[in-house]
Amino acid sequence: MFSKIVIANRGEIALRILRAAHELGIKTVAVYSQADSDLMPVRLAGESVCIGPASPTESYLNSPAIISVAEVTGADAIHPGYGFLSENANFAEQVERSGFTFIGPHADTIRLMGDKISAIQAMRKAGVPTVPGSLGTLSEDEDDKVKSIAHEIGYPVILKAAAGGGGRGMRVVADEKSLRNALSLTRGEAKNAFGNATIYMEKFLGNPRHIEVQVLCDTHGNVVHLGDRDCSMQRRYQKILEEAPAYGIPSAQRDAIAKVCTQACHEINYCGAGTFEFLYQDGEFYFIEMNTRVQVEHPITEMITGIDIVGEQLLIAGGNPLRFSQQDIRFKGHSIECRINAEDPVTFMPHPGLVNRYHPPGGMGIRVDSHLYSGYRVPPYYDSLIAKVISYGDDRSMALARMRRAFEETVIDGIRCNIPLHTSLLNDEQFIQGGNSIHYLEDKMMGSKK
Ligand code: MV4
Repeated sequence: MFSKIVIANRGEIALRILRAAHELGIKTVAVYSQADSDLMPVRLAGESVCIGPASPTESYLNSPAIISVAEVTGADAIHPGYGFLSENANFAEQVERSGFTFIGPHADTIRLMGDKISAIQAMRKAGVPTVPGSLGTLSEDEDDKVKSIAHEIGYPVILKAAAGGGGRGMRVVADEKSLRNALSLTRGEAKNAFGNATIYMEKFLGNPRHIEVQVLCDTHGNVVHLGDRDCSMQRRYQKILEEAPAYGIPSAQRDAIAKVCTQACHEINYCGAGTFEFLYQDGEFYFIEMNTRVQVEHPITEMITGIDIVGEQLLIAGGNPLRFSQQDIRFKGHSIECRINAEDPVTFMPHPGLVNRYHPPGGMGIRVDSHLYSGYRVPPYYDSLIAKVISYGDDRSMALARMRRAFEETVIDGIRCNIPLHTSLLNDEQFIQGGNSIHYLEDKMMGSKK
């Protein structure tokens, strides 16, 4: 097992990784930007090293600087967290070539999943259900062939950039007469945004839920799933609230899709923590992407399984076999995560600044993953996520009641945040019913003219 790791991230996830490492007796090195010298994980880490200016490209995306820190501090491994370098195959490769362990899947796996076309192909081959679609690249010189594929799939279709993901580089095409123009626009945008004009096509699903399956795989060929999560409550591709398990899925279907994911992991020799993303519509699952990192919403899965996913990432990367098999894993209760963002609750504009007073909620069934403290200044340069409030209860209704109660006692003074949005959602009749689609939150906000 390693004795020291570099945490190549910031904010709540850097603290989450630090906590898991310290519990396992692993020393920590925090890297931080000039804007982050007062960051909680910087204070708590065994060592901390400033790696550059506030700008992410010069700090948290600065791979040579981060690898140098591993060298000078004598660390064994690097944990990338989420965002930043976490799904950068070249970084994973550089880390390994420099003699350190990248805490995540092999670089080739990251690359396979980073190209959404190869990811879908690998999953189809492994028996994972995918969206009816082009089954590959839409070649630039074959627009007539593309037209016939679209006709076969049936409109509306959606064009997606192979190098995209998470909602970037997509375009819905309503009918044949808009196809040619949409192809050239989407290719141009893809080339511009990702330096890669490759696009593919899928049937557009009009009203799906976003359901994902968490897996853990060690380097010895052991694979388990940790069940599913519903991440449908989102605004502009940013998840706002997630829950586990996904509400109202028949248990045989839930087990079946999770089992398919574990089979796929065996097939592609997956290693580490990973997430299969599905759209779920009219009672069917359709794979869209795989995430090769730890996700923001991993705590809700930890709550219903009792498994420390970040701790397991460290153990797996250290070469340890999983200490449990699928039969050992019991799913119990229901968990909800509310993402607290430093943003104006009405305009959604980022609202960084000084947190005068901070009083997090607590008590039975409430967990808070946050790097905040009274007197902390939220810098303007990074993601606006400042806290995750996670509730747990025997069932969904108890998890909801505890979350409502948690916000009654929460104090975050000095900056604006989206707690009013959460309170409104937690009291919304149709949300309380459960099982709403990815459009529900935006539609509800439109209704209140937000
Ligand atoms: C889709 C879709 C409908 N049909 N694909 C957006 C994020 C990216 N991960 C995939 N996305 C979508 N792909 C087909 N064939 C609708 C979306 C989508 C979405 C998906 C998940 C969560 C939120 C979303 C919001 C808008 C659109």
